[in-house]
Amino acid sequence: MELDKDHPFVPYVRDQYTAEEMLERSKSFYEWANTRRSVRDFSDKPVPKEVMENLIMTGSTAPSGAHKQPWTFCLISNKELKSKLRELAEEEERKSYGGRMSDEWLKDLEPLGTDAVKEFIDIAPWIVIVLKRPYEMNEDGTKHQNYYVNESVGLAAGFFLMAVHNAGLVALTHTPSPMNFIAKALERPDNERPFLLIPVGYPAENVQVPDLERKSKDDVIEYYE
Ligand code: IYR
Repeated sequence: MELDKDHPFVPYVRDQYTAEEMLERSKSFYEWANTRRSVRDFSDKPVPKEVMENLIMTGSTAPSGAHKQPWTFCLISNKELKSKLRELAEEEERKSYGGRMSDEWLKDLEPLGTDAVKEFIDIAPWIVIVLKRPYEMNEDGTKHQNYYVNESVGLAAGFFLMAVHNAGLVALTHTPSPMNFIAKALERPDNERPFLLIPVGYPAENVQVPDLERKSKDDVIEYYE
């Protein structure tokens, strides 16, 4: 690779594992990841702000188009704001469940037991709003486009969810739709668009989750050897 003095490279050294260690690590990590579940019932037990900052900064380690990191995470614990977001989310969701979603879609949601009531927005100690940034504003007022924005922000959200799981906490990837009300309520600038609303906290006592199965290896992998 051509070295360029304006864009220095630094050495990067990874820990390496034996084949056995790698097998063991990949297996135990998969088994641990497979214990993650989306949870809709939260406890109001507080979670320290510094923990949340670490989880978000883990999300922000995700790869992104041209390393632009085209995301903003709003970290909300303010009760009045949460309650306003709940009210606005439920308003949209009542429209969605009451006619905007197709019968087929509603049928697909039946196993999850979802409805337009979004109590978790009030109850979870933290609401994280992940926003995508399709462009940045230059100082002269012109726009600078970001790249692969949905892919990048999706990855950041995935990394964040794994960090939540690692901390022993739970989350829900909630998508009240349309989401413009969130940008308005949070007074976000024009170059930020809400992507996901993620409550984070401890699960409610005796929480239950739908009895779902994940796709098998044969369902998700096509081999070309
Ligand atoms: N956004 C609605 C509906 C919903 C849609 C899908 I796709 C889900 O996997 C779950 C819910 C809601 O959050 O209730």
